[in-house]
Amino acid sequence: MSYVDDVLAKVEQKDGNEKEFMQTVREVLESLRPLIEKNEEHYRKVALLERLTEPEKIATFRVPWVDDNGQAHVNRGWRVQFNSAIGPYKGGIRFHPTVTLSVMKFLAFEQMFKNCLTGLPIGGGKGGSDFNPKGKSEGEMMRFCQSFMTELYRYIGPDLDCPAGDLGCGTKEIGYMFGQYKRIVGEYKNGALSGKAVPYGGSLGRDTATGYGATYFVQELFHDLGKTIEGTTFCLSGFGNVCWGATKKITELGGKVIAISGPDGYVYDPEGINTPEKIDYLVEMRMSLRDRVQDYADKFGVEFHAGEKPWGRVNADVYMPCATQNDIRIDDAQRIAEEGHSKIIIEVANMPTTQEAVDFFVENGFIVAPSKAVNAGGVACSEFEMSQNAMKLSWTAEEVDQKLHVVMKNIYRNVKAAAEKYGCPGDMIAGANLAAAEKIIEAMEGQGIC
Ligand code: NDP
Ligand code: 2IT
Repeated sequence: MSYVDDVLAKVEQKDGNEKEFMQTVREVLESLRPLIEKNEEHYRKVALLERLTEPEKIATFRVPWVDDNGQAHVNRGWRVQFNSAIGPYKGGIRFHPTVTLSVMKFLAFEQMFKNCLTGLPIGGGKGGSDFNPKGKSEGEMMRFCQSFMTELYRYIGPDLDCPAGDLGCGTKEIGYMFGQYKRIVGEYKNGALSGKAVPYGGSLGRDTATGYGATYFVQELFHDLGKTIEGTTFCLSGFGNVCWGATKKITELGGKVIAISGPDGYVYDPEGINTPEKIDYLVEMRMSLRDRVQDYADKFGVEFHAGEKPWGRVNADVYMPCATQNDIRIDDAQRIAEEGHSKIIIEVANMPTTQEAVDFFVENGFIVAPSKAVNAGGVACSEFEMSQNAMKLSWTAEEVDQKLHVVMKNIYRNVKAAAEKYGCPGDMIAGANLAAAEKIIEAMEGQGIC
């Protein structure tokens, strides 16, 4: 049996019940075959892939908190520290009822490759809780975040592990966690968390970095395809932070976002979500915690399609899922192909496409840009924040944007070059995995068996 198959079987045996994690491990190891085959015997001897697929540390902890009526609750918290070969662990914190160990592990595993692609010295981690922020009061949110940090503080630090936000965990929650961290450790170590508000060490431009970065990636890809963002129509999903940033930058570059979605359905605005009033309304909807995209349709008098996803139903040049995992499933992919609207899928959310749907797209000649490359601008900007905190200075928004632009251009180039080097030109999924793995493996090899 080949070494890759051997390790896939071992991981399946150990972690086969962790669906999301297994999907990511399978996708990544399949693409690494040409790299591993070059030196298979050696890698087997040093158990390279076994080490690559086993987190360095997983902390699981109880998060007790008291609601406004005096009732106590208990949630489960995690921090998965996957790999620190190229730098301290780095990755977001997700507060969402769908959070499980499998979700944490898949996100941390992906983060290791994504962070490496940025070219910055950060390893991979992820954390979170199955806590549902929906409908919670300010006091409840604060007490929950403080309780979460009361355990998390043991595992983090500017040179150890720097968490940031993710679904359900924004600037406000990071602020509550930073306040508690500061009280516990008794020092102003603001490099231990990123995504902070600007007055206590947050970086300008972090809020838009993921969406802007994704758009810069599209710009590079379009350059190769002989296209421009100007005059192109985009169908997005979600209406959160990432969707908002992407909509802003696409509009600024002359493109038109004509659809967004929420858990309740999708909105079709053929004129485009292209005025400051419309774009800012996305933030308002997100902040309201109502989780209804229908509010947009009601306010601006456009079509709302209850309970449906926009995939294959909206005629746009580019599809960009920006909400959550498993958003595009096989039936959505088939509908997209049947309708023949778009052949470009830009993944922005983490794992927004099921493996079956990705395989279908690839078999049918679609261009698929993988999320670990496309959404890396967010974590890159988080690393800029860590650097500014370490140097005790602040960069201007223009400086940050310029650096972000360079990072995204390099990611696109490196992904493309790796795909060509390993004989799969144009395959950005394999290219992203191979480009990152080359560097992580080199770092792991240099540090011996550890
Ligand atoms: P937000 O919480 O701000 O927004 C996500 C929004 O999408 C929520 O309103 C959510 O509603 C909604 N949503 C959830 N499921 C669906 C669905 N099936 N269809 C349509 N809408 C849905 O998160 P972000 O914008 O920050 O993150 C979006 C994605 O991007 C995530 O996958 C995240 O991991 C990824 N990402 C984020 C980065 C960042 O910097 N923020 C960086 C890199 C990646 P509900 O609460 O009801 O689920
Ligand atoms: O998925 C991600 O890359 C994030 N949620 C951002 C992580 C970070 O450390 O900024």
